[in-house]
Amino acid sequence: MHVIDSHTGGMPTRVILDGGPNLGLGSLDIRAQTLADHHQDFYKSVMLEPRGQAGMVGALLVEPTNADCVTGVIYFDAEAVLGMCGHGTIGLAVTLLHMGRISTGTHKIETPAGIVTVDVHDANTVSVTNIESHQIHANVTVDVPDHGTVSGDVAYGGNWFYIIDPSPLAVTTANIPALADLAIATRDACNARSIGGPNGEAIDHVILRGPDPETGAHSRNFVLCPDDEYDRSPCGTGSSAYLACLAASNRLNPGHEIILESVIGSAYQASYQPGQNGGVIPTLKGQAWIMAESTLIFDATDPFRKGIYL
Ligand code: PYC
Repeated sequence: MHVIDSHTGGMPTRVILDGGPNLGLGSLDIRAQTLADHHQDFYKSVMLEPRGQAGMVGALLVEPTNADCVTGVIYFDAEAVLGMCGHGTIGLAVTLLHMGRISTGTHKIETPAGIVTVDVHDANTVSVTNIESHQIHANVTVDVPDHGTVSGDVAYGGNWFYIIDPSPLAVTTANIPALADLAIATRDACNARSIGGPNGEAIDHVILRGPDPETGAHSRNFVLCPDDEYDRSPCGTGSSAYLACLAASNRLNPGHEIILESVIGSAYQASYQPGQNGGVIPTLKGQAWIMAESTLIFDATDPFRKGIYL
């Protein structure tokens, strides 16, 4: 299995070029469901240690259904198949450029959540224009066992988010373990109370936002991903969901650019245009770097060839 690894603002993406499961030629939504239902061994084996690394997101290249798209892609982490991934799309665009499969300029990419556009500015810098993103509910209060009551917005940006703004804990690297504990307990409390999307979609990511007094950025976030790891990047789908909340509460005008940071300080330039269905069309500009081109080997005698399940 040939892969190319990159990182976007510190968050790893592994693009799988060949050797993945055959998911057929249905819609990407259906192929993503097939991956989730029948190929857990595949995605865990490429994401989990010792072959993968904490937080890593996989990007399985598939045939697009739309001929205008340069590729189709299905994203996943060690725990779940994702609807979309912003940092992964920046990493994917940089990878396709590195491979000579695309040039700088504008290209479309098909994901299970819909078609997104990448503007590839140079070898490392990409703007992603995401699918229309929405705030679903504002100020939803949840009792979180052992943590007290929190209040947050439910929003969609290609994945499902519960966004706590402001975070009751400072969004600092020293607080990462405490932020993760609170975010995991909040996600579990939301899902136990069926707080999520309008069609029963579960919350798969939790965002805790705080100010960044040092750099003058709009805000800094801690994002919990389905594998219980935190996003080292500012999270493209999470930033999209947050832009939808800022727009819905009249805290940000269309076209106004802000800097959204991750808990480790990596940054996206973020803005939106109004969507056709009452939401926002977010654009996120960030940078990725290629780290490795590798062949993954799955030796039948390797007791950990499927990854380390704890
Ligand atoms: O950038 O959208 C994103 C993302 C989702 C999960 C990890 N990163």
